Amino acid sequence: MRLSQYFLPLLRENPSEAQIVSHRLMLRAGMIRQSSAGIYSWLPLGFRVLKRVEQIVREEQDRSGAQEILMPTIQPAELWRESGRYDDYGKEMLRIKDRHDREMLYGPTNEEQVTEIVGASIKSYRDLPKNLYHIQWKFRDEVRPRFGVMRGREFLMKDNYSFDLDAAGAKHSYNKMFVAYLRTFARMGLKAIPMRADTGPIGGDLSHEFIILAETGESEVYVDRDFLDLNFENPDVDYDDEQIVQTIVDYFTSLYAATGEIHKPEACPVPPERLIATRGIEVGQTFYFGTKYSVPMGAVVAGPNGEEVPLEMGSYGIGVSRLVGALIEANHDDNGIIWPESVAPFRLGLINLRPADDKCSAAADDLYGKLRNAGIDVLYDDRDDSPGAKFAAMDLIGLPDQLIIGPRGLAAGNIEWKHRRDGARQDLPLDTAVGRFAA
Ligand code: 5CA
Repeated sequence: MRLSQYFLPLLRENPSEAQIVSHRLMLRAGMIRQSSAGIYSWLPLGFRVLKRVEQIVREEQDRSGAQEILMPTIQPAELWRESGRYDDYGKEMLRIKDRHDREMLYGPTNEEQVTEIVGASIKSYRDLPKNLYHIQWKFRDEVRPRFGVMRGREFLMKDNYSFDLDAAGAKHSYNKMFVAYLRTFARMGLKAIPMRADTGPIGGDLSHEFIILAETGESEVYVDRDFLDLNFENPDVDYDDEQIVQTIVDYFTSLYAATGEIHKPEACPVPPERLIATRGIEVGQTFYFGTKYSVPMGAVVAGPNGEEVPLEMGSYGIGVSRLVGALIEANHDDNGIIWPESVAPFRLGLINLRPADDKCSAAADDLYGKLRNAGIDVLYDDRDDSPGAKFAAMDLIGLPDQLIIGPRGLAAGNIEWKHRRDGARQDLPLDTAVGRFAA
């Protein structure tokens, strides 16, 4: 993509409404634009990152055996009356009436909707287990939307729902998601610590929040210092092997980590000198709630002896749009964002320092064409702007590597290669540049 043609509305000044660095940088880098409180449009650069995050989430869901569906954003109130949550949900739920005066709502989550689908479609224990997920916009009329996409009112969530015949099966489904979450976040270069958590309006008695430690996070957390030394790089696992999956869950639950809601100082097993009390960003949460929805909604299957068995369920959420903000909180410096390669909007930035110089432009155009032919995503700064402005813009948007073409290097057959994360620069022979970055 040529920057001269790209829709990238960068801001020079720090926007006054942004209190945390990720919000500030998302606005400055032209990734999002606020529509109303907690509701955003995603502009080209931001949307690319959102899609990449979504794709990693999708691949790890698929790998674990979950199947993708797409449920609507608008749901009938009736469904929520069946589960008893219509009144409980209170003001956070956006309630709407259609032209026939029927009560509808913009879904804050989908337990009811999916229980209806599976309950109506699955009749026998032989069709279990099942795990369905979707990646869909949610609306929660949060009291205090803030920090940009971190606490939005409209936000993109991956939510999935497991259905099993019995509690043992449901526990394995829970464990599989636990492992899938570890893999998902590790692929984005994040250390998301699973912490015992409160279940809130979703219900149930087993729940973990996956939390990235960050001073700007909204959650208060307590973590055993040794947790940070665990190896978060999870190898590919055989999800059908209950023992292996359980072993990984045991490894990550053997050390103390709890959110402020359930942490009790007097009952904490970790001595104060080993306990980190800090804040974090919740990027995902898992719940096991048994038959909380299947019983009131009549979602039953015929068991092995023909008896009616209510479905055992769990639900699992990942904040896809929140992750974009969380990734920036974990990856930035004074000059801007530093994208991990796995989620970067473009793999490379190419800067032509002197568009007025014919040789420079010919070499830059040629390299741009070759990089694109090699299947590399490049953002090419071909604008007529000062070198300083170009460097600042490229650093701000945080692509992992920059290739810089200027007349002096070119005379020696070289371009400059700058690695964004550590700022290291080196000369690279022009004719080796494509080979260096081709997969
Ligand atoms: N039904 C369950 C699991 S599918 C559920 O809704 N869980 S949740 O409430 O914990 O939300 C799942 C994830 O969505 C959270 O971990 C968080 O990362 C993200 N999330 C929740 N509320 C917001 C919000 N207001 N803005 C951005 N992301 C949010």
